[in-house]
Amino acid sequence: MQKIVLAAALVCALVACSPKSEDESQSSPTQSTTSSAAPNAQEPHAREMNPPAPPQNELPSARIGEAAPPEIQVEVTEYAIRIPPQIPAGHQTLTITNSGKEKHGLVLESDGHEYALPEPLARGAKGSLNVDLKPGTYNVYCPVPGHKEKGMSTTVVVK
Ligand SMILES: [Cu+2]
Repeated sequence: MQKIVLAAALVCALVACSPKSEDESQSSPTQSTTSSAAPNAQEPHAREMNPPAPPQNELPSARIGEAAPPEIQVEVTEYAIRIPPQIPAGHQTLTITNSGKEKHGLVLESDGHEYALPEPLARGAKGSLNVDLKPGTYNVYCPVPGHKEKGMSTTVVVK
């Protein structure tokens, strides 16, 4: 029993001690969209990137401002999209939470570049979207029919 614990701690030390930022900068292989459906499909060493309970929930959203957060929180509900008005250019991970009752999706579109959740999120569900944003203005909307017209449409400035 103790040996197992020891071994686990050792593995942990070996795997987790490398600076995480380094790791993340080189491990964003997806060009377009991913969903939470297959988190470890492309990443043999993804275990440290997939903690069972992400601690981000407690981050005050006030921190999402001019700094470059590793994750950008987006909330979709009836009928609004809450997303920071400005997002740094480059590779970003959007974490989208459906806090409404209906299904909602998310699309970011600019100049023919489009990123979209592969399918709408059910009530209470979360999804993530890896994007590589170019400087400019992106239209952000919910693709569920009728929702855009009801207010699920906004713009985000990428700098
Ligand atoms: Cu919607």
